Amino acid sequence: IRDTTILVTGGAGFIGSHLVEALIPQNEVRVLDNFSTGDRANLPDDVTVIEGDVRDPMALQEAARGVDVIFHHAAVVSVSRSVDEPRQSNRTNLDASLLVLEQARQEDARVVLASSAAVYGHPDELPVPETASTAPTSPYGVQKLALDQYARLYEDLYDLPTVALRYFNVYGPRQQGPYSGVISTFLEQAWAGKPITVEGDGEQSRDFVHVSDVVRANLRAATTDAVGEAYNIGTGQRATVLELAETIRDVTDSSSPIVHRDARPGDIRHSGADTSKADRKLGFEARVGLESGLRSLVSES
Ligand code: UD2
Repeated sequence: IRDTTILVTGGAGFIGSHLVEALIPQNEVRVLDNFSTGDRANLPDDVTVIEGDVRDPMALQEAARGVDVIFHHAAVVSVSRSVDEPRQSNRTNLDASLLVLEQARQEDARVVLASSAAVYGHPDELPVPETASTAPTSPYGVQKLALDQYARLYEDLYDLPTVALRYFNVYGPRQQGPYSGVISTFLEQAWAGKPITVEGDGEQSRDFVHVSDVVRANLRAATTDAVGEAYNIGTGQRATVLELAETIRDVTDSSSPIVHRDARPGDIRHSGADTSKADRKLGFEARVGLESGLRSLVSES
């Protein structure tokens, strides 16, 4: 993608900022972010920043004026916060997404939206294909599912080119904070020499995908003809949380003990992407395996 005017909502956040970095050399890039969890330090100097809230129609209208593509990454990422405050997270994760789609309709802009593996809830097949049943176990998952369905509907009803990317467990540089995911938590613990806290028996598994692969998937989504579709974005490989803990001890040279805590209530036991649709229709395949992704993360930090 080049010579294109682009809006990245949530562009100062973890995934959004990596995407901005990839887009900036060849495009005109704008970021809309309220900096509630995003950080200005994540952004290159030559990006136009609109400090504002994606829930605010005026801010969104200004940010989206004249754009060709919107990458919608603004969200409340915390699953537990969505459980505590379902209406609050709905306003950001769903109501605002609908505003983004409406604004895209006005501008005739393509929209690439951040969906999630959380749409599947407890998957009834492994690896899980996009056609599997969807039964989210959190308000966050319900919001992502609704966004993902709206994306399809906007293509159907209004011919708006949309692509929903169902991210599995994304990790990489700049992921931080209390809700940031197990890899950044374990790395912090290993570096600090503190115990690595495995919740439950650690035999639960996830498909961990590096943010550089997620960026590549977004770039594919920006130009594909296969719109109005949702795609799993993962590696197709699963690792257990215990394997992850051991690999992290290994790559950080840490002697942190591995300790067990109570399992998370309602935790998904196994999650792994069937990546064949993304491969076939989007021409996307992940390149970074877990161990090499962790090694590069450690050497860059
Ligand atoms: C969910 C979604 C993911 C993304 C994310 C956003 C699924 C399968 N995944 O991630 O796609 O949308 O939400 O936040 O729905 N754990 C420990 N110790 C810790 C921290 C976590 O053992 O200190 C375990 C945790 O119990 C879970 C696993 O690690 O079994 C992954 O937890 P997570 O919070 O990193 O991500 P997850 O799968 O809830």
